[in-house]
Amino acid sequence: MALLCTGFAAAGCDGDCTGAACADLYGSADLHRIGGLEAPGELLDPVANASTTWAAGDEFGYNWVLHGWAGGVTLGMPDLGELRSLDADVLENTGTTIGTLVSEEPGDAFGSALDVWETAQASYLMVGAPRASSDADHVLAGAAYFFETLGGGFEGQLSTGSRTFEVVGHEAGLALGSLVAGCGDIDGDGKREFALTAAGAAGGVELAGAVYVGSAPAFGESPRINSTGLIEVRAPVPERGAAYGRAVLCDRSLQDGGLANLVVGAPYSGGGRAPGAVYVYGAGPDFDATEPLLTLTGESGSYLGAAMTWANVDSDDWPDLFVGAPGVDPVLASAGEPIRTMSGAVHLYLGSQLNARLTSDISEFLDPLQPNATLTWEWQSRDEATRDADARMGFALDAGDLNGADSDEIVVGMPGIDAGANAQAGAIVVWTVSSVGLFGGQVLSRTTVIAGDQPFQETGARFAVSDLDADGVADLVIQNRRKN
Ligand SMILES: [Ca+2]
Ligand SMILES: [Ca+2]
Ligand SMILES: [Ca+2]
Ligand SMILES: [Ca+2]
Repeated sequence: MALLCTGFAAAGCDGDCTGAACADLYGSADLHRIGGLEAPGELLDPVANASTTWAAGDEFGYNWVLHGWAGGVTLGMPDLGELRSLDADVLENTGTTIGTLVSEEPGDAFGSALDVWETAQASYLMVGAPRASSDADHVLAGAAYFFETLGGGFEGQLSTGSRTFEVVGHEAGLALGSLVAGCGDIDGDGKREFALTAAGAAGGVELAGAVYVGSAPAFGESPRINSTGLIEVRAPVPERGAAYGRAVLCDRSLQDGGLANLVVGAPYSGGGRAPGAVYVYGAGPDFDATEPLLTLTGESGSYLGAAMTWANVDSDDWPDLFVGAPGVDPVLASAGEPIRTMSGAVHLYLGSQLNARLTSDISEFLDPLQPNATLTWEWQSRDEATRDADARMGFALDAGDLNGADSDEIVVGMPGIDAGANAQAGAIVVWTVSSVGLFGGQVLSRTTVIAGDQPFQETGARFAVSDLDADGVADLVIQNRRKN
């Protein structure tokens, strides 16, 4: 039995500290590229099965954002207000050529969000800094920086002064840049949009959240604009604390014509034990920032919309939407045996079904749209892990072809799952699509579980799916939290 250290005693504990108060001791992290995914394996260890590891110094903290690109990974480190770019060789050799991009404003949480925005003219690395304060009247209004050509990694020492464009929040507390996303062409003008979320107030409603959509013409002649120059998208009825914009997708099309649909998750929508919601906006002439065409809602307490990803699982013309619902309790939902079942789920909505709803007279459909399938998970092999009400499966999601067999794998994080007495060890479950039967039906089956076994390791909280070594097959890079 490990020594249980709590409260002030935690500071004096050795490696046996396992209580909730010990979390503060685990303030560092390492980056691991996980091997063995090309061949299905039931259980991998996130450290022992790493093909390479990058050990960060303790001063780097653990609150990172990972952005993979063809050849490496860029880390956002908002606690430091900087980015680190690592190429695949650095991951192999533990650290020589590292590019650094630092904020000139201390405490602005620069690096909280990363994505690439591709336009016809250029490619930009977008970086969120949601705690930026552009002046005394705009405290914590947030900002997003755009750096031309840096999306595929960078070398040397750079700063935010080298940005190409910059959007600053237009009101105090907005927290613009909580998330950033490169989009397709949403409105049909031939130019691709970007989306910036703001976790703060929306229309005066505290922590309601909002999304700001723009494209290159928004900047005009100026490299620096504020968010009133963008299209503001809010929930039809902004709710206090709804976290509208916690997850955003805007790069795939669910309607004829190939224009992109904006899809926004609001996991705390509905209040209390929140059902959560996902809003799907029309593309092209159907795009209306004030009114989504379709709203998906979860069961009470499921927090639908905490994370989202696309993957095409049925090989038709439509991308299929996976939505995390980390609060779902499959036991309560099914009234089954309350043992060895973890909290959280991932819902699959087939693109064909979404397309039918988006392009038909909505009055034909009286019932809320139900998922076509739901992924849940339980331990098969570890007796010590019984039911964990705080596993949070679906807290993080991504997809990519990890085994080189055409269709995408779905990568599901459950960072809160315990391993015996080790709280929040975390796990990642990888699902693949297989064809079964004479008629080519498709099923999703789990291939590999990457399970943490250390306290507060939080495997599955932060990861990236990207082809790091440019061999045409996606790789999985995960962050594991560790003790200082
Ligand atoms: Ca456009
Ligand atoms: Ca599909
Ligand atoms: Ca595959
Ligand atoms: Ca690869």
